[in-house]
Order: sequence, then structure tokens, then C-alpha cells
Amino acid sequence: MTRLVVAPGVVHWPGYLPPAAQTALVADLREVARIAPFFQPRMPKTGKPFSVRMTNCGDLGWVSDETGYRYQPLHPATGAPWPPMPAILKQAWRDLAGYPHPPEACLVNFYQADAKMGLHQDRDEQDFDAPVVSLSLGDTAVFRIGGTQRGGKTVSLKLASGDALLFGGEARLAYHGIDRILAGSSALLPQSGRINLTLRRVTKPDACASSSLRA
Ligand code: MD6
Ligand code: FE
Repeated sequence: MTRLVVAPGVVHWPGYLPPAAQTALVADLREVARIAPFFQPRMPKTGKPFSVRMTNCGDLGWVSDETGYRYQPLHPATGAPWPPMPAILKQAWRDLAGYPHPPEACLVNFYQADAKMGLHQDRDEQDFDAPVVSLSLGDTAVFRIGGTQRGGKTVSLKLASGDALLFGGEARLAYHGIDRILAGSSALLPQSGRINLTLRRVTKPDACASSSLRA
């Protein structure tokens, strides 16, 4: 499999998921969205809605509203626990993360043709030793990556359906965002659009529970 090092700590695997696995994952996500419907997150303080809709699977989910960004075990609208992470996602983490503990959260972002995501850092986790692994499905996106300071030099990269991307090491806190979606570039999703899944470790693993540290 092709493994491209985009910048120190940023790895891109074009076509990591073959077409049949992409289709199977879309079916799994339909079940996730039935249990945990997509919601429209809002910016802290202003309450301005995001153009991206979100849901989550796994033990914890990332949410954003007027009171801030956080991880929580319950869906903000239904109050129910998030559905389990599909096996394909757990396998992707084992294949790509290079990290010995399982992911706790998978944020599911859904972009329609005109949605974007501003430059941000993923920094609501307690454990920055673990990387963030993302998978993209559907229309290609133009992804932008910079350094750990706002306003530095950035590079842009296209993420197509089936691609995996990892942010780890010195890039774990790099600024990144989605400039635009290339509408109609994929036929995977029935009404077009794009899904991005980000797999994260949120809490620091319990040192005593770690086999490498057990007496
Ligand atoms: C997206 N991705 O691709 C947004 N974050 O729609 C992210 O924000 C992201 O792809 C951390 C690591 C990988 C990512
Ligand atoms: Fe991010």
C-alpha cells in the first residue's frame, strides 16, 4: 500500500479502504446514524452553526455548543449512549495508528457540497501521545495543513474516498481544515457529499492496565 509522508508526523494512505470496504462502512454508518442522528454543532460563545453535521460512535463523542467543545458519553439531543464503533474502524486503528490502546471516540463529519471546516487544532483530548487517524468517504476534499502556530505556511492535499490520514508526533497539534468539497467527484454516497471519520484516543491509558508495564 502506498504510504506518503506529507510532513513530519502526517501520513497519507491513498485508497487504504478498497471499494467493497467503503460500501460496507457506509452501511455501518447508516446504522450509526439511525441510533445517533446527525446533529448540527454550534460554535462556542456565538452559537453560530457549523456547516458540517456530526455524529459519533464509540465510548465518547465530540460535541460543540455555546458552552464549549468537549467529549461526552451521551448524544446531546437523544441522551442515549453513542453506538459502538464498527469493526472496520477498529481494524483501521490497529493497522495504522501504531498505538497500543484502542480508540475511544470516532467523530463522523458529514459535508454537503458547500460545507467547509475552518483551520483548527484537535486538542480536546487528554492524550496527545496517541495519533488521530481519519478516513474519508465520498466526494474528494481539499484539505489544508499548517504547523502548530496559526498563520504559518500551509500545504494542501486532496483526500479522496477510501483515503486514510494520520496526524501524530510533532504534527499532532498542527492546524488543519477543509477548504472545499469537489462535488460529484465520487458516486459512493447516494446524494453525494463527503463523510470524514476521525478516530481518537481521548483519555490517558491507565498505566496499571497496560500490559507492557505489568509486573
Ligand atoms: C476532515 N479532518 O477531513 C476533517 N483532524 O473533514 C480533521 O479535522 C482531522 O482529518 C485530525 C486528524 C485528521 C483529520
Ligand atoms: Fe481535526
